[in-house]
Amino acid sequence: MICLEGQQNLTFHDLEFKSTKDIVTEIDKKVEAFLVKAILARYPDHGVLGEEYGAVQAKSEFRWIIDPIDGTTSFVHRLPFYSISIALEKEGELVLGVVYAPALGQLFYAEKGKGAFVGDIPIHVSETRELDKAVMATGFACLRAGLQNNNLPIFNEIVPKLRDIRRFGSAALDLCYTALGSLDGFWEMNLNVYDIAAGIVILKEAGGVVTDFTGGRQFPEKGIAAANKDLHNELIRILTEFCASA
Ligand code: 2AM
Ligand code: CA
Repeated sequence: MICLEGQQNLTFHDLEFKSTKDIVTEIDKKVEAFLVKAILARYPDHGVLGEEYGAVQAKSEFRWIIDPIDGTTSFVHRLPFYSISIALEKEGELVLGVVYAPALGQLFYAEKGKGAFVGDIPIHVSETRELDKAVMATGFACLRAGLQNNNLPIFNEIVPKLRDIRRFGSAALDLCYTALGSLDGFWEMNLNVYDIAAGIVILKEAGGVVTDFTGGRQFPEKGIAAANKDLHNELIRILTEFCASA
């Protein structure tokens, strides 16, 4: 409700610029404050990491990782491709993920070992095996951050090999659509943990594979690539070749 009404009533004056291209709205902050308050009311000893207000330190083994609006640019431009992303970590391991897209009416969630769902329907990654049958998504967080080493040459390398590409602007949703099998894969660089934490649990529980660009576990620091097992192998093959020759 905060997002749906907030998006309708948004004006230019409600925008705050974290940097030239990085926008935040009062709604991002309102949603995060609402969620942190609700979580700490129920679990007062838990830790929290949120995109807008940072960390609430705690000694607890549990830490909630929140992105109040993932896809703020879509949100500000009155597009429906934004989401609220909430993950729970236990002793450093992601065990729960919830991604809600209010404007699309879609609620994705997964608990480690218990499968992934949209609403009450179980979801699974696609069975597409070949790149030329695959539709994937990517994003350009690297460009907003002004990085020289960015996704453009990788994009040029991968896109001609695919059937098609989509760019929704919310990494959390990209991971969920890959989990749902609507997308066959996703890769991006320069993301933060709160962009992907919940989506990772959902993707893995839907049978997907997620790694960094080298096939290792250092995501999002070394990029993130997610897909079903076969297409993930294909993606990593291209990305490692590309990174070796770049
Ligand atoms: P945001 O909307 O919460 O900022 C789109 O490419 C994805 O990248 C979104 O998940 C977006 O999250 C994130 N993103 C965009 N620019 C970014 C930047 N400069 N640094 C980190 N993440 C970014
Ligand atoms: Ca985000």
